[in-house]
Amino acid sequence: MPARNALTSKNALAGAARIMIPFFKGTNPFKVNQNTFMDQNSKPAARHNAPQTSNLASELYELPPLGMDQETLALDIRRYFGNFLGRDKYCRSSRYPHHALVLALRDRLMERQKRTRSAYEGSGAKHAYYLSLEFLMGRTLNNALLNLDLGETTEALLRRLGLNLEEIIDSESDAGLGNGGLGRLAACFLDSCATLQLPVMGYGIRYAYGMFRQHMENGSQVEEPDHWLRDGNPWELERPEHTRRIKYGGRSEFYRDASGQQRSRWVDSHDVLAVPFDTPIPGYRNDTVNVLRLWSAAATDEFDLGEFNAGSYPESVSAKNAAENITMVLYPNDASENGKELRLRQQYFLASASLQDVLERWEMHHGRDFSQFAEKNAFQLNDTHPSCAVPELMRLLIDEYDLGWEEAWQITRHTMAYTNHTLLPEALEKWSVRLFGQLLPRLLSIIYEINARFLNEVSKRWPGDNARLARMSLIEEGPEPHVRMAYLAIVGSFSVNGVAALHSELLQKGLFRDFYELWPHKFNNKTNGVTQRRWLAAANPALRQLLDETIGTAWVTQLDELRKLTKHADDPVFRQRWQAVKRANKVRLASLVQRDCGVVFDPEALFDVQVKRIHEYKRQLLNILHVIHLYARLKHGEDAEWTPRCVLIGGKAAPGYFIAKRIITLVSKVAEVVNGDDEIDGRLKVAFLPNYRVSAMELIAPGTDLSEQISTAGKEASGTGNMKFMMNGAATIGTLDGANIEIREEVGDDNFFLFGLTAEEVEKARRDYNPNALIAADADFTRVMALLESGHFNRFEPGLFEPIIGAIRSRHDPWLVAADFRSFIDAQERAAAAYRDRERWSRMSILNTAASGKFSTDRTMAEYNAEIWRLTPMAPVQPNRQ
Ligand code: 26W
Repeated sequence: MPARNALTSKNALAGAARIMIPFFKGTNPFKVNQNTFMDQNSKPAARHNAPQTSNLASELYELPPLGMDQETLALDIRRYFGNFLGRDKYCRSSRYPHHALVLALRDRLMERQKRTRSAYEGSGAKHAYYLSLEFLMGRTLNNALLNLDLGETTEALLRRLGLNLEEIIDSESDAGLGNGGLGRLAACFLDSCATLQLPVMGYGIRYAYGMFRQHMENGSQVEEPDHWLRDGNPWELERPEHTRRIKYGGRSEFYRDASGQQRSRWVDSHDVLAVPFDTPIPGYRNDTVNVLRLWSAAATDEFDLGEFNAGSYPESVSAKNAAENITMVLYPNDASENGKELRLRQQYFLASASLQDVLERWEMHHGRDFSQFAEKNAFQLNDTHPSCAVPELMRLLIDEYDLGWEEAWQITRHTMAYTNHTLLPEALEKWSVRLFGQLLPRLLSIIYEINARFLNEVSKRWPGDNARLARMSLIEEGPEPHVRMAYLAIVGSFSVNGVAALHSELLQKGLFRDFYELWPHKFNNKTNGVTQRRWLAAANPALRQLLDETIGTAWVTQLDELRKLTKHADDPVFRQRWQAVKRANKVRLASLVQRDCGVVFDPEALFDVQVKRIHEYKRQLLNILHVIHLYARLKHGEDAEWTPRCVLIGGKAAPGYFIAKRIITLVSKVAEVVNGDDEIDGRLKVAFLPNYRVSAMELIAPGTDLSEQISTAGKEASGTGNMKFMMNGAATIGTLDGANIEIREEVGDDNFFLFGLTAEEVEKARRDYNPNALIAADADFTRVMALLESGHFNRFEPGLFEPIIGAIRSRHDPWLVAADFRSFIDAQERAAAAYRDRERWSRMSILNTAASGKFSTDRTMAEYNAEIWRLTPMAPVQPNRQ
């Protein structure tokens, strides 16, 4: 056989798996790290009879609590720095001081994590598991210090040790294991669950490379890999003893068991190991520490000795590589599914490893009695990405734990709950039946069985309605049949929720209408939130101080307390202080913009900001058209009553999303022209911020005056950036989309700049949409298009913006940019006028913060718990003080 390069071949993983087959057939005396694994056909029962009794003396692992005072903490940091890490005065890198501090904190988190687990286990508490392909955690240090109440102590002791806390915080790289809203929401949820003392564990993937880093070359996005683990990650703890084995490929086979029962099993599979890494998730000053468990792929052996002896050493090593590929990189698409095999491998990897983990823990405590399993466990599916969990739980219960179909199905559909995060049809996951069957043959046969039984139920309810059967089938028929993952998730779940009121309503009326008719009780809404610990207390220390002094500190865990600010909104002295805080935050933001964009922002100007993924439905294009309009006004001397304005736009485009990337280029080129024009004289500034990420938003939200939430109505499921801005005292200019509607409800129409068509009007407007007529009828719009079409922003690159011009002028533009132009410009003018009246603006800013209480994930999690999970909050056990 010719040598094949498993890394570059089209089907690298399948090829690699083939190489590994001979190895799995025999037993290999050189296997390493396999103490917990069964051989191919052994049953879990044979592995785990009773909980292992241990001979370890409790003295070994039960310790008196660590001190939280400056002295003790300093001593631990010194020991980690000097002894464990072996550094001294010659150390020139902030990495080691950072690691030493983190390790000292992790010790304190670990003891609390154990006490938390004892409480949960001791009471047999029900658990929820948040299954997500993305956890966009950002940095961890500042948040850990806040939640452990060690901020001031640490700052002081580091100063003593010749170190600067702020620099150390800044030296940490973002854990960017997510694309955007959905991933950051998962991270905020974990913070709130720990703060509410809910037994919730996160399960995800430990990608070696997270979201790509974006830099700009000649106004265009260039992606580079994000090797976030390069310097090591002292927060995580590897737990190889909980490694799981994941099957791929092979086939599903029937056989008769000892009692003559006909059964199925998955044979000739090519296996990969899932190794867990745990990150502690501290609650706010309550001693609770929950866990986020991320799985990393490893080959089943260091290398294949059989191949090595046969002289195929490189092949065996590339086989190992290919296995490890599974968790190598996060897919950077945030709204379109492209059906890549590796992505399906990742999804199954997460689902299978996590379910095996939970089932094994269950067996340790309850043996093979699953009668209480559904009462004690809930799995929340973060979009359809982990929805392989539905058939995988069926498979594990039936094939590995010997349950019958009915019992397994009752358990599955009483433990799974599904959250939808998008209305865009192109973002709904579908996997070709052919691919699914090759990669996960046993799962496909289970899906067929689920579908047969489900369609039988539908046909009883609507006899003879074949069109409905075809519409609702888990399999979309056609030349290339596909598995519809959203339908699989709905059928397998007891709860289906959207993430804002409008979104949940549109799901019921549109996308999932048939399912809503069948099971109305399954559907519910859970409006998103954000954690005020990270997004207000940690990100905006100046405002936190002012809030604490004015309304007390309860808002940190009860955000509704912010309503108490309302009565201070008309107090001139308070307004002064509020303005001073905002101004200081604008200075901070301006220095970020200066550093990363080379553009000078004047803190006196209106800071107008749109940061989020670049997508046509989010309409960054509309924003830049407004900028061009302002530029044209200045050039024509229409500058009476001018409001100086600094416009900041940031976000990443999916690497294959051509038009989104071109929109980034347009922003950059407009910025170049506007900022470089002497006649404009600083009255308008524009910047594109490269590499937008969680830690950038921590500086951006506090320094923003006006938050742009301008998606085409009916397209943005919720939005969460909108909430971070509001909390930090920005006013919103926005459409009636997603959670904007609820934001406006809370803050009142006077404090929100509304524009644009409603979701209903959007649907009607599409029918005879004529953008060219709209442009021609509006002098401002005509002038903007003329400038754009003249090549004024692309002097040396003719035609560069043709695709964008074409999209605006197309009768089929799905995002109706032209339809909302006029009303957007008018709303912007109202915002500019409001800003000119500084007293009025300050009042509006205060009222926005005051009204943001609803948008805490503490509220969101309380709702998930009351209506979906039904967990009992539980404090950790007391520390062992002997
Ligand atoms: C490639 C597959 C894929 C498809 C969709 C990956 C990611 C997605 C999601 C739609 C991405 C996402 O982040 N959705 C956002 O979720 C937020 C949290 O609920 C909402 O606030 C946003 O409106 C929604 O776009």
